[in-house]
Parts: sequence; C-alpha cells; structure tokens
Amino acid sequence: MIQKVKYSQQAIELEEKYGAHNYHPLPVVLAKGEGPFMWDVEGKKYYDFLSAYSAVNQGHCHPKIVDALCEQAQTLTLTSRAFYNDVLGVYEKYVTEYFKYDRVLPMNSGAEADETALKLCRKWAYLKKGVPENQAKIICCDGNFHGRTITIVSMSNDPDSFGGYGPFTPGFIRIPYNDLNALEEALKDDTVAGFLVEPIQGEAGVFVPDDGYLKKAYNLCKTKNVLFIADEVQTGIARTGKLLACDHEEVRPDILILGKALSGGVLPVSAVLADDEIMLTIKPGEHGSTFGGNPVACKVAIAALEVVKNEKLAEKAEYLGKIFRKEMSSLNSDMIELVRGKGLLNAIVIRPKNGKEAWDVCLKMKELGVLAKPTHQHIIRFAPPLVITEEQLRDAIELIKKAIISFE
Ligand code: IF1
Repeated sequence: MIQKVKYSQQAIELEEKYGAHNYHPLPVVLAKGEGPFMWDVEGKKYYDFLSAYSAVNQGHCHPKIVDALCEQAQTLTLTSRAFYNDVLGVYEKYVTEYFKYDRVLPMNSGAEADETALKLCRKWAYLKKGVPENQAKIICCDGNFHGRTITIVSMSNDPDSFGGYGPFTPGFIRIPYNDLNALEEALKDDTVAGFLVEPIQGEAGVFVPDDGYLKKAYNLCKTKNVLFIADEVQTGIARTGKLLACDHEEVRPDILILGKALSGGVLPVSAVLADDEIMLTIKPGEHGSTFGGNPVACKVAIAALEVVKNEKLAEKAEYLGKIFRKEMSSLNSDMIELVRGKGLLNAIVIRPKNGKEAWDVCLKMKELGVLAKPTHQHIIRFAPPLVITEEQLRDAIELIKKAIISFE
C-alpha cells in the first residue's frame, strides 16, 4: 500500500531519502492551492509569491483550466504526432492568432522550446541566410538562464549550471547583458545567425535592462540579418504587465519562446512561434516530441490563455506591480538595498544584517504566511499569481514588511 503523508516532516524525510539531491527547498510541504494561496500539510495558509517560477500566473487550480484538463483527459490524452488529432489544429490556430505569428511548434518544457528555437535558428542560417554548414553561431548573454540541457548549459556562465557537465556544445558567443556595444561588436561575425535573449533576466535576479535596450538590440540584429530570439518562458503571458515583456518596447521577436504559464502551471506546455520563412525550414521528421501538442496540453493552453485575456491579467500585473514596488521602496530598512522589476516580476536585493540574509528573510516570511525563495544568496524574487486582488496584495505586503523589519 502507498502511504499517505500526514506530517510535513514525513514528506521532507521521504524526499531526502529517495529523491536526487538536486534541490534545496524551503522547509514547507504544500498540499493544496487555490488562486494566490497554498496550504501546507498541517493546514497553514500562505500567499504564494513564487507562482512556481511564474508558471501559475492564472492562480492555483484555476477552475476553467482544470475543467479543460479533466474533460480532455476523459476523452483523448495522447495520439503522438504520427496521426492527426482533432484538437491540435484548433489550438495552433488559436495560439498563432493570439500571439500573431504564422506558425507554432508545440513542445513541453521550456528547455525543449529553447532547444527547438536554437535548432530552428541554425536551420534557417543554413537554408536561408547562407551560413556555411556547421558554422552558425548564436549570441547569448552573461547571466542567462534557458534551462538545464547540455546545449543550454553550454551557454551558461553560472558554474552551478554548467560545472561538471562538459564537453559543451560549441557555436555560442556570450556577451554582457544590456550592452549594445558588445552586441554590435559580436554581430560583425557574418556566421552569426541569432541573438537569444531574456527580456528580463529571471535567474540572474530579475535584472531589468535599460529602456530601449530590446528595441535597439532588435534593430541591430535586423541590420545584420540575424534572428532576434526572445526567451519569454518566464517573462511572457502577462507576468510583466504586458502579454509579452517585448511588448513594452514594441519588439516583435523573430522567434518567440513560451512555456510555464502557457498551461497555467497545470502541465508542461511550451511553444515556439515564428513566421513561415523560419518555421518551414524544419521539414517532416527533422524535429518533434512524443508529448508535444498532445490534446490535453492543447485544451489546457487554450483555457489558460483565455483566462489571461478574460481576467485582464496583464493590466492587473501592471497596476499591482507599481503598488508593490512603491510600498517596498518606501520601507525604511537597511536590509533593503534595492527593489526592482516590472509588472508582478519583482525582486528585492537584501543587504545582510547581523549575519541574517535572504534565506532568513524567506524563513521569517514563511512563518508569517508568505512563500518566496532567494536566488543568488542575496536576492528574493516576488512573483505572486496575477489573480491576486489589490486587497490581498496589500495584506501580503504588510506581512513581507513585518518579516524584514523583524531583523531591525
Ligand atoms: C529550475 C530560475 C526561474 C526560464 C527561462 C527557460 C527555462 C526557464 C527564462 C526552462 C526555467 C526555471 C526552472 C527552475 C527554476 C527556474 C528559474 F530560478 F532558475 F531562474 F524561473 F526563475 N527559460 N526556469 O526561467 O524551462 O525547462 O524548466 O520548463 O529549477 O530549473 P523548463
């Protein structure tokens, strides 16, 4: 018989004993979620300020998304792409009209979608741009995070991500983020096929580039016939106050990568969007995935995207984000070095005090009923589900302030 977890400590011990040790979670064991809230095994209620790294933008267990999941799960779950199914085309039409691209290539995880974009970019370079075979290069940025595959960590300059995993995939040029001169210099190489960038760097600690950076970077790419590839896995789908973070600068990426909130956190659903000239360079048999574009994922993604529109989540993120940054910036504490972000993707840089750092602040917040996680030791990311109301946000802000002030 499979035992049921009765106490948090039990769940923690099970993970410790039987799981790979590739994570170091905050000591809280969650058993239920609804909207902006989660409950632990003992029934304590928390505000979720991580949203599963922005996958749960639509809130936990959104009834419309869960209904779509359950209904399709009882009808047809997987056909593989060896056959057509009656949902994929409907989804493809919906998602391409939604984001205004000719075509979509459906995958599952964010990393797979990033890999797909890299393959697509290289294929385009050889078939359309005329780069000599095996010479295509893709520019990426210091501090990038695009996932965990060998090729993706080959782009990383974070030893935790790439260390011990070599040999690495060649063909990348890494330049400083938010540096147009470096981009211009790197673009001088005629074998460059693409520039892969996060509109805001999430893992790097919610690093927001200067206003105009994306637009100018896009224009530089255009002068050299280089594809501008945006990884909006974390920033996309209303999180930063627009449908896409690139929309803040009216940039339309040549290749758009989506994941996470594309399913509202219900299933791994990712996508690569592009126009014909790029997307049609990949021919039958040249790329794919068993689960990519499965009927359940398609129905869930349609529902998740409808919720974003119907509940005006981008507008909410824009409005509530301003409140969050204003309130946190006005808090008088030496521990707050900096508050930054866009929409409801924000971070506070914590200045350690009396040996207490971001991790301790997160433990204190947990005690008070707010869940968030440090990144890079001294940064805390704050990204609640976008369905949070203003009243709930203000309530949570008071708890966050209380946690920080407790160290004064
Ligand atoms: C983990 C961070 C967030 C991403 C961007 C692709 C992917 C991600 C911009 C890959 C994934 C994750 C994965 C998660 C932690 C996390 C994260 F802290 F590492 F930076 F969100 F902030 N592009 N981000 O942010 O998507 O394959 O995971 O579906 O534990 O690795 P995936």
